[in-house]
Amino acid sequence: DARPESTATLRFPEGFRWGTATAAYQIEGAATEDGRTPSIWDTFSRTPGKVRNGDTGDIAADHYHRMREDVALMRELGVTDYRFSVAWPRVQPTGRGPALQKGLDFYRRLCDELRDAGIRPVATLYHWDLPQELEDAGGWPRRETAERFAEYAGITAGALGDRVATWTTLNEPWCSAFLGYGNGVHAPGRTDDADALRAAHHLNLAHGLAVGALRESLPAGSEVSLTLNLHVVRALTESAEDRDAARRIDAVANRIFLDPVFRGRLPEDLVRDTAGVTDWGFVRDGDLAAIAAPIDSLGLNYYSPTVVAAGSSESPSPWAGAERHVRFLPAPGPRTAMDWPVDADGLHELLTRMRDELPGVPLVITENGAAYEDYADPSGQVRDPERVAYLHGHLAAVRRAIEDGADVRGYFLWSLLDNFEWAFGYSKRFGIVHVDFASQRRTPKDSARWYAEVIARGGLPS
Ligand code: PNW
Repeated sequence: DARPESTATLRFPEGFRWGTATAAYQIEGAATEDGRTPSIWDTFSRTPGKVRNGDTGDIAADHYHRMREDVALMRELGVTDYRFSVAWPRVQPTGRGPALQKGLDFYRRLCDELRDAGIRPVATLYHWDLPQELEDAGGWPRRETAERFAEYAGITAGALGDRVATWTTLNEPWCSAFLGYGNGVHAPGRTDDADALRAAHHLNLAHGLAVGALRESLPAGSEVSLTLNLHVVRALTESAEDRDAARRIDAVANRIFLDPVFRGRLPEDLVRDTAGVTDWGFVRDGDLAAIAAPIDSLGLNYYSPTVVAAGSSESPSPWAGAERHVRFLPAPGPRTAMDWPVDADGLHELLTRMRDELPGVPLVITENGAAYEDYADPSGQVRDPERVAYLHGHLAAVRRAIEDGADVRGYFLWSLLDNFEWAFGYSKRFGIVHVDFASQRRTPKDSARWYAEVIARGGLPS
């Protein structure tokens, strides 16, 4: 070891997984190749006014054609794991029926390339690209979509189960339900609170049914997981009114997923709060038991906390009516290019809450990172000092949570590459590798070199 002994390291546990994360629609491009059909994000991004600058994922980072180069970049970084998503419309273009071999082949080649690089594949089955045909038939508010998802999960696991180590059913069902059907900022862009709540339930059901299908298709020892973007909700003051505002948001953002998945029940306060929106009659006998199928770990995506007080805010909102009782406040302190507050303590808070509420459930940070402007200096190096500071602070918070007893097994940095940032298009860059979208040239940023160093040391320079 050539490193000077005086350089102290805040070490992470032996076997800690160090990864990067991406999602199919955000990087692949090749939107019409090899039989892929439109997803709701193709339709949405082609609808004027929905995505900044009219950007689409038609080409994105062209990863579909540059997969080998991108895996080589990860090999250079030294990551142990790679989290990617499978595009449902590549595998099952209409959302129904037999699999399309060419679509599966791409992910087979990706897994083989990862294996040769010594990187463990972590596959997400749904990162927001619902086949448009299933949306036309009703989308996530409709029960059949959950059944179709379970079928797709079984088919995909049957084809890739020997290659993929960890399967994640859904990425951030909160975004799918409440940004997709509540405030309409994400695809399919619908705005109806009852539909958003129906979507949330059917996403939970999709998860539960898919866990069953995965267990049937996968070899023993495969890990099955779910990724949530739980909200770290802080009440502005300790007043009963402000605490009640925080309780409402906790119910409709967090416990709406946690309680069904881990306790097989709906939060009573959520059902009460939303009585004017729906009677939850779409929840059938047996649904909650199916949703509570045991999983092997919980994936958590964390970016920043939310501060609330009693009051009211605008509609349409992603809060299913809670906005009539809740005011959202800007958290103090520095912001990223998304205007999201930088608050690493929130990550510690989230992990210790899960330690207390879900004992025995291994935790994985499946996304954390930040969008910032980056600067090429005259030598061509891409400098992103704020991202390095953000990552350092958040990894230090993860380590603190581990010391405090949270069972955190790994960390996936969002994102490997600059990519299509949903409603913001290409205007926001989350990558530790810069992508020039005109030439598709990849240039690792300072943060990439910093992350490689962290992985090599097994921890943070103190
Ligand atoms: C997550 N919000 O998205 C996604 O999993 C990624 O695909 C995405 O690129 C990343 O975080 C950065 O945005 C979110 O408005 C998008 O609360 C929006 C929200 C949360 C998460």
